[in-house]
Amino acid sequence: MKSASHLDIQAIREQFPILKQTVQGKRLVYLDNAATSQKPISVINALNVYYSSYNANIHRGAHYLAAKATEAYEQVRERVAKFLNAFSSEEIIFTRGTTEGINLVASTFGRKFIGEGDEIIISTMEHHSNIVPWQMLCEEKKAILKVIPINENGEILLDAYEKLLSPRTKLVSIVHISNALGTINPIKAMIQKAHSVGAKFLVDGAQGAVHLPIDVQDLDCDFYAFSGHKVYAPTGIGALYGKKEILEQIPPYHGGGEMIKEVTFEKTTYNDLPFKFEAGTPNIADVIALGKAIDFVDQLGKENISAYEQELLAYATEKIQKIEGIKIIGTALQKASVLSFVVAGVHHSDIGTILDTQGVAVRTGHHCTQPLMKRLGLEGTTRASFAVYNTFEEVDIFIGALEKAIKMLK
Ligand code: C6P
Repeated sequence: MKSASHLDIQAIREQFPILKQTVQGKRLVYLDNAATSQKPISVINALNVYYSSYNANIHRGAHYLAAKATEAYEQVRERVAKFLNAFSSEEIIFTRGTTEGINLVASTFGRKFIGEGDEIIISTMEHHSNIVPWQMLCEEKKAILKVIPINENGEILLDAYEKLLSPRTKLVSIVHISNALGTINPIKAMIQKAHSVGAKFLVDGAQGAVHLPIDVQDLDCDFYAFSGHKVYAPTGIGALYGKKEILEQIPPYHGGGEMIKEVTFEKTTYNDLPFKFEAGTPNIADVIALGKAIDFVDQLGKENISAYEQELLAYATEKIQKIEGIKIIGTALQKASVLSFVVAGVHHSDIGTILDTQGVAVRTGHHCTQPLMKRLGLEGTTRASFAVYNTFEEVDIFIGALEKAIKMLK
């Protein structure tokens, strides 16, 4: 089947050395991209080049290598600001990933602005990393966590959301794209509603940043957190966008080197943005590699990537629906390339194990969304998630392997 997008998928695949291998004697079909994406050679090489030619600590060295590393690191901050269309690179804080970004906001914004009886709103489909930090904060501050219900298709109930909003709402924190269902949430409209009661809005962009063009100024979100490793960059690096006027008002996250202006035993003054939030030696190499991953995405164009992934999703959905006993979990009207499903009478982990013997990598289980699974009356699902290097032929292999697995297990 031919793609209507302008992308040369074979040429893209050539850039991913890992995809060329066989596993269990079978050609690797990697469909676990929502967990982590594979890395193009430009990203892998960037790590090698950094460590073999200009490894140095940044912002403090008086020498050539330190200046070169600092420049490369700060250039990526500019790249990330552009990637999210932030107003300024001062609004970009490097983190270990989405989880750390959300925890940073809970610890800093939460510490300063959330008190007893205040309310935080999340939704039923949140990942644990957008639930637990708020529970911890609410426990500490005697604040209240409220949860927006969803319908059977896996869509947020917007009427219920509006009813939950009140002058006591201090923060709304919602996933842009659900990792378990694929639902794309209408966050722009939700942000406007939150702002109308004076609440701030955090977007969990772990899946959003890879599948959708992001414009934080247009969205008008207050925070946007994402992980590099889902956007073709290494693990251990991510970024948090925060509006400058909010970042200026909130306390630092960690204390240590780099985040200070002056330290005496009596008093410490903090550094300017964004350094106030980056204590200690950062993950320099992976920041530089993140820059290469963003270049990779930008060269292809987010719109093209998205359009192609939608074609893969539509093709896979049509094929999987023909298999008897399959139920797709997550049938929202607006959906990204995540295909979660259950098979009547068959355990999801058994499907995953048999698919693996066929070379097909998927994820099974609760996908770190246990409350969502409970709401849907499920223990878990099997999840295939597609990236730009996947092909229609791989979807065929996956469907064939799935049919075989079901036959074996029934
Ligand atoms: N989801 C998945 O297989 P970290 O681990 O910090 O990079 O991202 C956490 C996270 C937060 N929100 C959403 C919506 C996510 O999908 C994830 C990571 C992976 O679905 C690993 S659990």
